Amino acid sequence: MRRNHGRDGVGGWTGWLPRLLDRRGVLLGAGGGIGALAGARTALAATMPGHHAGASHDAHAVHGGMMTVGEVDHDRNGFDPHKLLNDWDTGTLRQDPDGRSVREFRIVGEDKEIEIAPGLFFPAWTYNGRVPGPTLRVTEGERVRVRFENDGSHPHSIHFHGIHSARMDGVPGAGVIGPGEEFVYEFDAFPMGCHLYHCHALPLKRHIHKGMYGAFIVDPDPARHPGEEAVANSRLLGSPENGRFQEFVMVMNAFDTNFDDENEVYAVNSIAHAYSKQPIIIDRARPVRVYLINVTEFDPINSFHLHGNFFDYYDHGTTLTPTLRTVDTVMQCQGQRGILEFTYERHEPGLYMCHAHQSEFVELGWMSVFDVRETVA
Ligand SMILES: [Cu+2]
Repeated sequence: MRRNHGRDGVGGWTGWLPRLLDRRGVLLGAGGGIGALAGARTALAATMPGHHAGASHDAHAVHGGMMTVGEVDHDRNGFDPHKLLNDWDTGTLRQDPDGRSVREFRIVGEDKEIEIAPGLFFPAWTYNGRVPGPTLRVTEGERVRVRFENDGSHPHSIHFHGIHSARMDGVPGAGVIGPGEEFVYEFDAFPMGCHLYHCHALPLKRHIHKGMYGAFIVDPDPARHPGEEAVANSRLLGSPENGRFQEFVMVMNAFDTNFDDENEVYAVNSIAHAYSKQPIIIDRARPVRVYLINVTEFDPINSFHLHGNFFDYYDHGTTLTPTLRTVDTVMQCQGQRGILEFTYERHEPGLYMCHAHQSEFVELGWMSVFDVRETVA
């Protein structure tokens, strides 16, 4: 969304409203893919239709006519947004000749058309054929080695958010490679936290919005955090303490489907309304941890708002004590991220929304639902 760039010489609301309608026009014309957004179009001035519609378990009753019509073919895409939520890629642990253990990953860059809403296809540039790319998960202090093979049609790179040398930065002159080439990025995983990686080839905004980004999670090493071992353990994948948590990666992204430098579709993990059509199931007895990342191009910020509940927030995930306590909304600029922790332990079971608090983003796809259940099979 943009309000004041005034391409037509008209800034502010008077310029914004016609453009919003234009954008909906794009969606409505997309093979009927987001036909249901006609409902949103008439509800232009409304906030959230179906807001707090009681304890209904009928997702459609809750959301009214807000959702996309039809189904995305996840098999054809080669990735399922529900599996992406906790599909950790921990690589392969190897021993170097000098005895040092190294966590190795292989990532392939490739061009791929993906379906981001029913019948709406986007010519993406991907890591390993999916958007977002694989969720890389390592432990603080581990040596990380990522072999990147560029099978795409343009130069690409992997720029990691983390502590590393200039040679490993994945920027022009330091790891941007042409089609058919490969490059090995190597560094020690610091600091702990919820990070990301993305292509840093130029023009940057094009390479990012085309889909070249992913989550990079560095779990704390409890031995490095004396006095905070319990919290650190709860974040360490594979520990019994971590096993209590229901962990989800939520990458807030968007797509400019007609290449006018504005987004027509918003989502978490790429597929518009995926988690409202099929809510994310939560066992109410167990705590929830969300690794939230904003990679949305073209819009200054994105946000996350949780219904019926509040959460603690760890900005960048680089601390073991919350940087914000008891909030129900956070905003992130592009590249910003953090860890959310909350529980529905004392709630009655039901459908609890989470969504961007920019209502327009909601209507265009960034709406999700947690289905909090008494018992989860
Ligand atoms: Cu690129």
